[in-house]
Parts: sequence; structure tokens; C-alpha cells
Amino acid sequence: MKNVTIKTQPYDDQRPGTSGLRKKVKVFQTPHYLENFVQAIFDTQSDLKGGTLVLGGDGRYYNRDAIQIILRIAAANGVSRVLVGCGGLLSTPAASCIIRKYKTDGGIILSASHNPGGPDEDFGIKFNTPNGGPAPEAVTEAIYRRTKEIAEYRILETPPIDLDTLGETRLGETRVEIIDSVKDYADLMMELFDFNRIRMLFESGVFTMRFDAMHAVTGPYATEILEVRLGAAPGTVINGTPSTDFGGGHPDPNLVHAHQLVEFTQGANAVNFAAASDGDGDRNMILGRNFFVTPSDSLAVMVANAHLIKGYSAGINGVARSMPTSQAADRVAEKLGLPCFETPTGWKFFGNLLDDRKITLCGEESFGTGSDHIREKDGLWAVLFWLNMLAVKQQSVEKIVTDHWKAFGRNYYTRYDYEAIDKADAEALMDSLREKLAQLPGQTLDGYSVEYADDFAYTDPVDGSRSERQGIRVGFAGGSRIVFRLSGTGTEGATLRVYLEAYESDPSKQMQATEAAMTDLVDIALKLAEIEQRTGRTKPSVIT
Ligand code: G16
Repeated sequence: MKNVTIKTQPYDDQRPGTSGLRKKVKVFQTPHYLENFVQAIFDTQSDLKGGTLVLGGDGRYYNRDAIQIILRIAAANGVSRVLVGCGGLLSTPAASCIIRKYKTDGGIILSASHNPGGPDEDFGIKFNTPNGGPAPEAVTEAIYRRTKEIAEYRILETPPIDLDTLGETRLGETRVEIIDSVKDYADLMMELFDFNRIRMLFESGVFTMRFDAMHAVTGPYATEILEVRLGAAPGTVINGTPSTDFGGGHPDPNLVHAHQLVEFTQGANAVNFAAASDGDGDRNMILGRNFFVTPSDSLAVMVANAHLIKGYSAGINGVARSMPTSQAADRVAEKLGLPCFETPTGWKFFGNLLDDRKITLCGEESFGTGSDHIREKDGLWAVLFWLNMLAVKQQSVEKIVTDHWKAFGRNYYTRYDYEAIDKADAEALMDSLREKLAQLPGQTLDGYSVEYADDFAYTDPVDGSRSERQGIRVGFAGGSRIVFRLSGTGTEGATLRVYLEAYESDPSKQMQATEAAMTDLVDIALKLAEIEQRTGRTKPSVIT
């Protein structure tokens, strides 16, 4: 076993996106590619020397190889202790929980989230800071700057270690502890939710649910929490064994990719409640019998009902949502007199607000909800929040949501994604929209009068940092809105996202199909951004 220094050359494409560095597996397998990025983390995060690091991932292809490489680089860089999830598995929320619980100096999480896995698919790596949250931009930019000048990395020459047996090993001077991936996280959930009450719901015999782990990391977590600790019937968790290619599927919990789950909510034997999570366990989709809850509505309903939930019954400090998320939560916050924040897309932007106790709950349209219990969005947490709410209210998902609309109004919501379009075309489309912004206010587009149009910019109220060009917003009189932005998580070309929101306060008009309620706004968006002419696409790749 000896430390060696390897000469390397910088790669110029290692700038982290919305959530860490995501690339094709083949790119990560290029000689020194992963090593350079990891060394840049150690070069810029000086507390890791002599400190404790948490390490794990979603189990996708290359997870285990990457963990062995990172362990050897960590050892050569003087990390004193590394906590590794058994089998190399840690869901993103569990990693956040462990970073915080053991007061470590940060964590490295390996995941490309909802993107497919396998030798020709995606891989990703991100660094989380000691608060358990994704590194803020100042940190990711420092890491990126380092990758551009890196000339060497340090690594311990040693064979791979056993990742599947709990206990301690030594790598040079570094203590490596293989820890239970599930226990700490499951214990935290028991502090936040009324497990007795939820258990009674399952024992009532009239309540059934399915949780789709999508062959990804939440399988073991959901099985332990739902079936073992809460007594849900065996078989409640489907696709519960993590696989390196997610069973050949796309571990993205939406109506398109989780269609197997959707079928459980339809027909004569439909379950009362269904939910799914993504590759790394931080996203969630909530379904009732024949009923889909949009992530934006889910956040709003949670804010309105937080007082019923054990861990939040003392009151919440405030709420935040990412800019493209519908304004449903704002309406609840306004009625309850709670502060409400609009942040750029990216969970990292909630970190300061949570640390500073300005907010307790937060969420995003991209199937993410969470709270101050950790610093990541949390799929199973959202499922348990809903289960706890259902157990207390003894109503169906549909009744809870439709009553919510009656009280606060409905924000019809849909998102059109145009994936893998040409990068230059996508940027030209956004630039052309930017040029139109100044003339839009006051204009009427297909009967909708534009109240404001801007390129969203955010000043963090805690540290004053400024983030610009975060997406084009076009707001109409009456509360409807169109947002255009380019995704920061894709690995091929560019992905244009078009977010559409139509507000309806009249209860007699709240039960339309979303598609029907959105036709006008869709037309306006297509014309305004000249989508077909500029991208050549006649329809989106995915509608959620
Ligand atoms: C990440 C971020 C989220 C963001 C989502 C989509 O989630 O943490 O904040 O909403 O990507 O981002 P984009 O629209 O830029 O593709 P995840 O679940 O992929 O880590």
C-alpha cells in the first residue's frame, strides 16, 4: 500500500450543473476524468484533510468502481475517516441525514438522479457540505476552477475493499466504516411522523398502497420503513431491488416513466395511495385513486396541513419554491401569514433559507419536496408526510386536494420538455426571448394580457449572493404564467423546459382536464418562443 502522485491534464468540461457533475459513464471512465474531479474537491475543501467524509451512491453502473477510486484518493489526501453506505448505497436524503447526524465535514454522492443507468447511460458526482446540502455555487465554482488547472492527483495503491460487510477497515491511515445505509434515515423518519397512526391505517384493512422504487436506491429504505416498521402488506414496495441499470428503465417518478405504478391506481381494485421515487431517492410522485397530485400542489397541500403532522405541529417558519414551481404554495403562505420565497431551480438555493430558519418546507415542480430535517429533497419523507396526513384526515387523496383547490384556488400546471436539442439552437431561442422581454408587458397575447416579463435573477437574502439568467418568466393578469429555461442536468445537447401555469379561482371550473385548461397558454408559448421553427420539434419529448 503506498501513496502515489499521478500526473494529469485538465479537462475543460467539469463545471457542475444544477446538481453536480453529470456525464455519460464513458466520459467518467476516460483516464483520470473522475480522479481529476475528486482531487479538485480535496484541493478546495481543506477541512476534509483530517476530517470525516460520507460516501455512497444510488447503485447505478460504475457506482462501486467510483467508490473504490474515491476511497483511495481520500486516503492519499489524508481524510481521517470515511463512512460508506453498505454495498456503496446511500440515497441522497440518507447521505444528507448522515452528514448532519455525525457532524461530518461533507459527503460525496454518486448519482445522476432520474437519468437512466448502464454502461452507455449516465453517471454523476456531487459534493455536499457539512450542513448536508448540495454545495453552493461558490463551492462548485471553486472546484470547477481547480479542475481547469489540475496537474496531478494523489492516490493510494491498494486492492479494492469489501463494501458489503458492515464494520471497519483501514486504508493506509484512513478508517473506512461500512455502515447500515438505512437505519439512521429510518430513525429520523420515526421522529418526524406518527408511525403508530400510520400503522393503524395499514392495519385497518381498508387502506392499500404501492410504492414504486423503480429498481433504484429507495427499495431497501421503503421496504424497511413501510413494510417492516409500519406493517404495510408485503408486496407494497414494487421494483424494490436496486439494479445497476434500473431494470432497463428510466428511474424518473412521473406519469410517463412510472406507468406500471399508475396502473395500480386505476380500475376496480385500485389502491388508495401510490407513490414513487427516483434513482437516488430524493424525488417523489404522489397518486391517489385515479388521481395525480402535481408536485406544486403537493407542496401547497403540505404547507396547509403541516400543523397536523407530528414533526411540524409546533408551526412552520416559512416556505420556499423554485421559480418555475406553480404559485399554489404562495397562496397558502399568504393566507397563513407565512414568509414565502422564490428561488432559482436547484435544491442548493434552499440551503441558506433552511440554515437561517427562514423556511421549514420547500419544494420544486420537478417532483421534489423537503423540509429542514435534512438539506436535500426527500422522496420517502414526502410519502410519509402524505401517509401521516391521510391517517389523520381519514379522507382520500382526491378529496384532500380538491378541497384545497376550493379553499385556495387551483393552479393548473404542466411542463413540456424538449430533450437533446441542438445547444446552439436552444441558446438562440433563449436569446431571442430575452430580446422580446422589454416589449411584452402591456401586450395582449391570444387574450392574455402580459403583466410582467423578465429573466429571473435572485439575491440570496442570507449571504447576498446573486444568481442571474435563471429563466424567462412571462406573467399574465389573473395569475397565469409561462416560464422558459434550459435544464442544467441533461447530458446530451440541451433540454428546453417550458413550464405552464393557469390559475382558476372558480370552483365550478376547477375539474377540467389539465390539457384542456392549458391549450391557450401552450399556443402562446409555442408562438412566443418559436419552438417549432427554432428546434425543428413538432412536439415535446415528455409532458409532465
Ligand atoms: C436536480 C436539482 C433540482 C432541479 C432538478 C431539475 O434534481 O436538485 O433542484 O429541480 O435537478 O433541474 P433542471 O431543470 O436544471 O434539469 P435531481 O433530482 O436531478 O438531483
